[in-house]
Amino acid sequence: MTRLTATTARDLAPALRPLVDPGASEPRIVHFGLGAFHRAHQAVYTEAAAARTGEPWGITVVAPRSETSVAALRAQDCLYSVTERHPDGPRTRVVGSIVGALLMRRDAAEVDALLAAPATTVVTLTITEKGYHRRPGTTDLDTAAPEIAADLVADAGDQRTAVARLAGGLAARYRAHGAPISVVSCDNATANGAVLRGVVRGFVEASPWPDRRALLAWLDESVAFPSTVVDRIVPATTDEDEEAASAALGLRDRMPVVGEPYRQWVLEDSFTAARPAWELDGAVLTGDVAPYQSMKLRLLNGSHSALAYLGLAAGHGSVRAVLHTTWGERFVRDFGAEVARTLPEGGPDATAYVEDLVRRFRNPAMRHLLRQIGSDGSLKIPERWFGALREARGDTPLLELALAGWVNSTRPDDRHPVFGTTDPLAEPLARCWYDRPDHVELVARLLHLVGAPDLAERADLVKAVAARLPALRAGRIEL
Ligand code: CS2
Repeated sequence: MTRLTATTARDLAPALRPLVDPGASEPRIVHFGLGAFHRAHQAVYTEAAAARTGEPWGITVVAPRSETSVAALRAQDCLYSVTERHPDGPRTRVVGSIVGALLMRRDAAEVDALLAAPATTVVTLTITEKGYHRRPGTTDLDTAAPEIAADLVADAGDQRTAVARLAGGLAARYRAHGAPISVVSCDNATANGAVLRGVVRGFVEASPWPDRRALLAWLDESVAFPSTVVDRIVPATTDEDEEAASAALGLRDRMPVVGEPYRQWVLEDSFTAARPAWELDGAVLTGDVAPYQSMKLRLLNGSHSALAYLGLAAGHGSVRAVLHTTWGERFVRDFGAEVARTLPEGGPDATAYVEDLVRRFRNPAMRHLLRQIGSDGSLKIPERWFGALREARGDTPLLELALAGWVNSTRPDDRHPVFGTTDPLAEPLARCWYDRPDHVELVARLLHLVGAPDLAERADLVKAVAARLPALRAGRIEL
């Protein structure tokens, strides 16, 4: 099959073609993270904004590690397709907002040059929770984390963390001319802008750069770190997805992404430099993203993680499969009602949001693997559950059940090998089980490990979680 490229894309039917002429776009945005989520979310908004305004906003994506993805994207002139999975069938089209793909270490000098270029006014990031290397529960950089400690003394081309590369690139910009720029975290964390600002400042402070004081002052004055809420369910792309997308285009696309039809982007309106008019494609610019952020993290991501651990304990593979059990849909509604009590007054309507979630999770055209959602739990659940657990202070049976599901998933045996490999705390989590502590002790140890000593000390909570473990171990979900 002929490969998708800028040349072959010209012969696509109009409905399949990009909304913009990629050849006419300019590199004005640098994005860290070449995963499916960015390509199905920010890249789509940016393409639409560029098409509506005629402004040539193009994105250069920087892959922290994956050389194969960079090569595959370049081989297609950075074009790729997005397939929207509607209940009544898929809709595929090519997206044209990416104009370059770089590999972070190999192309470090080029990344820094782009970050320093006056034409670049926006940086976005999807580097996942573990990309931030912060001390649990704070906005401080964990300078003792091995990768950060190594990057603080390494040459640019050897640095492995996006935090180091971003700090290095911003330093280059400051030294070249200091034009303002906005840096936008698009990862699932409360106050993600403040978190990103914290770790970048932390890197500069700990750096050996003689001008670090002045650089910090410039960061405070000229660099905005708006907080954002990003939302679209984008399962990892499978071989079948590639076949289906390529068949729909009549061209081989090795970098396709698939996602649900729904998408949302809420951004704090604090940009210090030009940005695409994302609002023309439905993005919401607001003074305070907090109400949207806690609603999305606690309701969507919170129930997602709960479904992952409970569903796997009961032997299911995907979100949709869990929603078809006798307890799945009821769990989402009851968990939603329990958690909604902790959301700020006057925010968006939580009941309607939960009903929408049930519909989204049930989408028959989607297959979102529980294993994907359950990965890196030690970094995800503090963001998704702990705020609600702290603020509700009791009467939280479903949060307790969810927590028991996670505890059960950390058991180091081959019934649950699925989360063992990627979680940075996989080893220490497993070690909590080694001398066979009783369940109460076990839950407390695990909570300590994930940075929640206050929850570990709540005897009522720990006991309630421990009491749930035997049934879960037997694969029974009892709401
Ligand atoms: C999911 C999210 O994998 C996960 O942890 O909960 O990726 C989720 O699909 C997105 O945040 C939806 O916007």
